[in-house]
Amino acid sequence: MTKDQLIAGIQAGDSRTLSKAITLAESTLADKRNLALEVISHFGPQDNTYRIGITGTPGAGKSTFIEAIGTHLLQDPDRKIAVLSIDPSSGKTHGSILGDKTRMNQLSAHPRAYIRPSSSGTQLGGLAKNTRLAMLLCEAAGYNTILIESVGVGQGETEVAQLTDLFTLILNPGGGDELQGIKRGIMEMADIIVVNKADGDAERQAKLTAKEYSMALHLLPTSTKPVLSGVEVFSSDSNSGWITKVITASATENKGIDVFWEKAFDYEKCITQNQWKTAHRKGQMHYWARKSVQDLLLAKLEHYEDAIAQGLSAGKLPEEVARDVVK
Ligand SMILES: Nc1nc2c(ncn2[C@@H]2O[C@H](COP(=O)(O)OP(=O)(O)O)[C@@H](O)[C@H]2O)c(=O)[nH]1
Ligand SMILES: [Mg+2]
Repeated sequence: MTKDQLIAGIQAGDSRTLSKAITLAESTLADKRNLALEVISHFGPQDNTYRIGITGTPGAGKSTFIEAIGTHLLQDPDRKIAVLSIDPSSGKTHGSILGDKTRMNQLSAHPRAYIRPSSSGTQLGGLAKNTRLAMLLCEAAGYNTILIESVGVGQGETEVAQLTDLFTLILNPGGGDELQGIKRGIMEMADIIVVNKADGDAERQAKLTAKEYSMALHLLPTSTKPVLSGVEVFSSDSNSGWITKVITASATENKGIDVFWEKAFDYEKCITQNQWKTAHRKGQMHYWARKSVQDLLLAKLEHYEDAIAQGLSAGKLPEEVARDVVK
């Protein structure tokens, strides 16, 4: 497809063209990737979209929750939802992708929803970077609500905060264990914490867990902000003017879904009015620009190999080699 065809297809909201453009963006071939970048640039920034991250350990119920909140929101005819996932395990086990699709039955069949699992075989950092481009393409195609599912283990979970406006953490009933399973930093980053699976016998426990998390959150020092590669991660601290909310929900029984959206829209109103949303997105652009520069510089390192070897065999100190090689 040519650039013009891609642009026309995305402009028309054609999901097949959108998928093709995302595949180009994920490509490791510079030409293909550049074509995708040109298409994204053509559309420019989309400020009136809502980017929501859904993070939690495997099995917490992220996909089921997305199905529930997604179908609920699509009752509004003005909403178009794109679901993207950052799941490092989905590349290895096809079961994960299939599992997600079956858990998002209604969403995947909906004409105003688009679902795209992360591409397999790429590295975690690369995944989040690709997801960002996929998100921008979805927004260009008219999807005004982006839901990003990411697994809350490893380093990738903090990167989702660099992609989204709202950071949602999904937990399960049973406080103590979960408090240990989830890294402290992630909890600090959450704008809304959802204790999912609040149904049946677990409902009471879920309420208790929610209370425990509320209390635990108030104990967290507000001055410590998670730091990622030297770039400050914007979190639900005084900058955004928002106080983290803890709610209970049941994705399978559709409970608490309306409360989730109520909080999510309160949050959006809050960060739009105080202009933190704009500042936050600017900060994120800076983060990704830095990261891209870093990646390019690292890729260049191999070109210095010969010069390094020559310098050393000429009897120079490593520090001298570096000084003479990088001018
Ligand atoms: N009882 C109960 N089970 C749930 C709920 N949400 C998800 N599950 C179940 O938890 C399992 C994992 O769900 P899934 O959405 O795939 O979790 P993910 O790995 O976080 O995406 C599945 O068997 C779901 O049916 C819920 O609200 N209540
Ligand atoms: Mg899932």
